Amino acid sequence: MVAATQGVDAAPKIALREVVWLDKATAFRPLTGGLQVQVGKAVVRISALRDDILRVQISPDGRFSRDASWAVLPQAQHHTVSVRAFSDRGAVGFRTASLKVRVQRSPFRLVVEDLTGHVISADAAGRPVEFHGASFEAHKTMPEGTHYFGLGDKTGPLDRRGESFTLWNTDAYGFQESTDPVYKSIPFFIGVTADGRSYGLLLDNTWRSWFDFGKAARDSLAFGAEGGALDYYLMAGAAPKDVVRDYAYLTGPSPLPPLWSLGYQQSRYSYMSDAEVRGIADRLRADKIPADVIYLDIDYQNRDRVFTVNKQTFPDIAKLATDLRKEDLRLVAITDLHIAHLPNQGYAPYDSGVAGDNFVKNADGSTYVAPVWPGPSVFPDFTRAKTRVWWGGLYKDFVEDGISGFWNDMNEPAIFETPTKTMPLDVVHRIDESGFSRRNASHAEIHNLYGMENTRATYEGLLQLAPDERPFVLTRASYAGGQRYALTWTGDNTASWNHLRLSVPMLLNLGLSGFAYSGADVGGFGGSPNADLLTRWMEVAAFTPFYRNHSVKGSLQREPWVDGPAQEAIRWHYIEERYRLLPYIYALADENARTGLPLMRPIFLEFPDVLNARADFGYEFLLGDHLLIAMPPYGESLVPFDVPLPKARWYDYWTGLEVTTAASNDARSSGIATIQENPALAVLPVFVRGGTILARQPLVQSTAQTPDGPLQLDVFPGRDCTATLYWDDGHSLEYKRGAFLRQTLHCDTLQDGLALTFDAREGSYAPWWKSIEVVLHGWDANSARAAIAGTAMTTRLNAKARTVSVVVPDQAGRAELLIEQ
Ligand code: MIG
Repeated sequence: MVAATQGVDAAPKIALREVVWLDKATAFRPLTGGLQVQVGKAVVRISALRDDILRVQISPDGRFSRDASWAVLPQAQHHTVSVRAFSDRGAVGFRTASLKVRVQRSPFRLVVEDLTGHVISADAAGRPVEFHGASFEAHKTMPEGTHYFGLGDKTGPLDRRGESFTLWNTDAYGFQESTDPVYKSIPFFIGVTADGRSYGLLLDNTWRSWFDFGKAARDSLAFGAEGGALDYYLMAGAAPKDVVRDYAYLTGPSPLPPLWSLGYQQSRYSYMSDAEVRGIADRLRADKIPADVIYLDIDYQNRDRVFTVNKQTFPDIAKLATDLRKEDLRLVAITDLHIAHLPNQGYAPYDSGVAGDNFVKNADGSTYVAPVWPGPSVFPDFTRAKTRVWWGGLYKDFVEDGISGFWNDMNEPAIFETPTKTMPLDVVHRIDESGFSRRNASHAEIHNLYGMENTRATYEGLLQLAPDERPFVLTRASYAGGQRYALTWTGDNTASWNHLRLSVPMLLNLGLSGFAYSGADVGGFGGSPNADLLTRWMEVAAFTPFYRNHSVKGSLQREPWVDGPAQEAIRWHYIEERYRLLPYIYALADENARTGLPLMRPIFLEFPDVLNARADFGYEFLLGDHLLIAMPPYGESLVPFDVPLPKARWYDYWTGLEVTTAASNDARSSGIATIQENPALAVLPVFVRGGTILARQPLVQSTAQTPDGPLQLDVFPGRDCTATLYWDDGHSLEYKRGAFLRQTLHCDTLQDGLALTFDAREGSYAPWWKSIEVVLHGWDANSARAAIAGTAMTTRLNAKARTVSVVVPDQAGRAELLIEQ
């Protein structure tokens, strides 16, 4: 037994309620890759991890924690670049190859500029940092016209300006548009200035924290936390995309997920029996609805005891998994972290947990016991490396049974029968972790981290149990960096048009905050959607990263067929489109794994100019950089609506025809044009940017099936016409050893035709396609010839669709396809 289980070690660094503010810099000292500044009692350390990434640590008494970070990768945190120091009358500082860091002496103030002197981020003038006892707050300027994004799953509009937020992981059942806090705490935001400069700020602090974007005081940006270190990272990027990449550099991108996790997923709280699950599977297949996954929510368990199965209702879960696999479907099972408190009853997760001293404790050293689904429960201390290993091992039987993935819910953690909905703040976690001093930490420190460490334990455990399979973990709560271990969903939303709309900014901000694989429960968890709402939601979500239909107990069933054949036919069409798009989506997943760029993107990420335009991009979003989805803003309305389109050529996704837009004469609209749409339930407006080579595949019923036929490449001529193909076996880690296919393609418009270039392929993976069907859009001529490497190819014209198509053999090496009149 560890002796130090009485209370927590973290004594307040300064006397309670003592106020320390940073006023006047008194001494300076160079650091490797940075600078240390004495400001009265306080000490400020600024270091350049890279030319465009700074770390700022401020201590009220000159003492700094030597702990590693839960969020920031060690290799990023310990990297530094060389800097050139300078000092003048008013300031000292240093330059990197892209930034100038200036510390004004009196009053103390940190200003970060680019090398041309444009301010990227600056402390507010006068007392920008204050410590009040253990808490702190920092103030920065908030220039007019700067927009703010990020902070994970926070509700409200895409732009955070004018809002304030608390970060405290919360089981927010029935959350609405202004509910705060919600499930996740991602203390990272991106600022984009009116002149297009952008930066990111990650406050690496797990305590209850807050961000205020000009709500408490106009044009003043502030953030703070109730405890822990004032330790933040500033990322300066030329464009918002660079900041997203920098954030992924610091916290790590998501690993490439299994391909099946990008397919359609059917869930329900709960499918109650083996027979019911088989019924859902059979109906999906009978109706030819492509699908990959069926979920088992808590009722498959014996009396809500995690890692058990109710043998009455699910007599043989391994056989169920095997039989579903024959239908190309997989099972994902929920495994909550609370473990039934059942001493001496032979319940293995409890007994082995106690044997390894794995549960969190009360301040007096006794085990913390509190009610959740199974009744009185105990809670793994995921901040101990040993506890995570033990937890990961609990998945052994389910993995052997053939369950493909796991769902970690309730990990805020949610506790019943208490007004705070979570653990008392003095519950003790025992940090035992490489890079950290071994110490006791209060729940106040660990709370926001708990869900992430839960998923880390699950993820790492699954990798141990099946070392060559990509783990699938779905989580509700998390912290910065949690994208390394799990996909996420937005929790218990509601079956309303408002929530369908709300899901778009939530998923976009999650994507900007590292969580590229996010989804909202399709149809809305609570309540029952009417038929049109469910249909529209099925349409929109087909273009979001994680596509799962899920519903609360007691609501009406919500599978695609429930509202009769006419509605089902529409839903079916969109699910099919999702499967056709998988080559495009999977290439985005590969890009995300390498760069951190999200799959689902706000318009400004690709077209930063739109932030200064007068047009309202409302609930539009991009899937990758080529598809723009513009759902009707008011689903229940039949009134025509305007879709502003950023400056580019656009084609209608469904017809393939170029759209004619009404150009705006407003000088501030930066080339934005508008198209008017009439809402029609069966049609979700989707546009393809000119300059796209869109990869699609023949229809399959599941990602387990091999598409039969050519890879389809639709070419939509326009500027910057390039695309990357990516493929691999979809489930193993062989891609890390070279068994993947990556290939860049370009298209160039010629005098009377087009050249499509295939670069040489990277990787050794042999794809399923043997031939490629190229469909060139916007073809008006009444003749066409095509040749690849001098060999003529047969072309097919379609005057109505204005296309010419040609089927060519697969091209592994560099090749050029010419299509000419
Ligand atoms: O207290 O497992 O957000 O998706 O269906 C509710 C039952 C617990 C909350 C999750 C929801 C899930 C439900 N869970």
